[in-house]
Amino acid sequence: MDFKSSEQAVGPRSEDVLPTTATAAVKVVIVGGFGVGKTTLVGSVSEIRPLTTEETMTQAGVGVDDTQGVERKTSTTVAMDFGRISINEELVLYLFGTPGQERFWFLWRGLFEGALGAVVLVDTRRLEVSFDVIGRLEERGVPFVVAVNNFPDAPDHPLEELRSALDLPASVPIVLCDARQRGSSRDVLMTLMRYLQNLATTQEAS
Ligand SMILES: Nc1nc2c(ncn2[C@@H]2O[C@H](COP(=O)(O)OP(=O)(O)OP(=O)(O)O)[C@@H](O)[C@H]2O)c(=O)[nH]1
Ligand SMILES: [Mg+2]
Repeated sequence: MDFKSSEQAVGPRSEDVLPTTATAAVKVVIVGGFGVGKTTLVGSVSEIRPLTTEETMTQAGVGVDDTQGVERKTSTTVAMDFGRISINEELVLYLFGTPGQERFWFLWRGLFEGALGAVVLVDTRRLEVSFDVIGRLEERGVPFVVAVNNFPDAPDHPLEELRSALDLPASVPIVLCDARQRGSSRDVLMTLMRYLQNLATTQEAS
């Protein structure tokens, strides 16, 4: 009998172990409408193998979910995505991706608990799905940045035009990204971290 292969599989991978230097952990949620790339972003940036709850899309969604622009999409998040990224030796972010399909939005309440901030992912082909999401964050008082995910056939609007279409205050950062690229997804998270830091400094000063 060959025990070697099973022995090798035992224990966490070195990249899964939390660095001993980590002193602060922050919860960040990744939100956005259906199929905007939330699972893709968590997967591209996470240093641990991301946990996802993807399920095959079924007939139940026909006529309910707007699949325009993402016709080739075959699976959807039903509970959440989970990933982790170390920003530096001390600071670790825990990422929680929400489900995009409206019928799973009741799960949002729990996912937002204890979150320091959020990233709203936006697909310019379907801006309207972002209105509700942004409204919900504003209601809950969760600070957020907006990341415009770069789909190839998406109309190319200047960011300031998108800001006014989304009715965002001038203070809310809005950036372009490609959720499939690790560096780009990481930049989005860094934008959020800088924004949260500025907010904290301004609040302290007032
Ligand atoms: N071209 C391009 N395609 C992308 C990008 N991000 C995601 N996709 C594709 O878009 C589809 C949807 O991505 P997901 O990450 O599943 O989107 P989601 O927001 O998690 O979707 P739900 O959980 O169903 O709401 C997938 O087929 C991705 O491969 C991107 O930046 N560019
Ligand atoms: Mg998803």
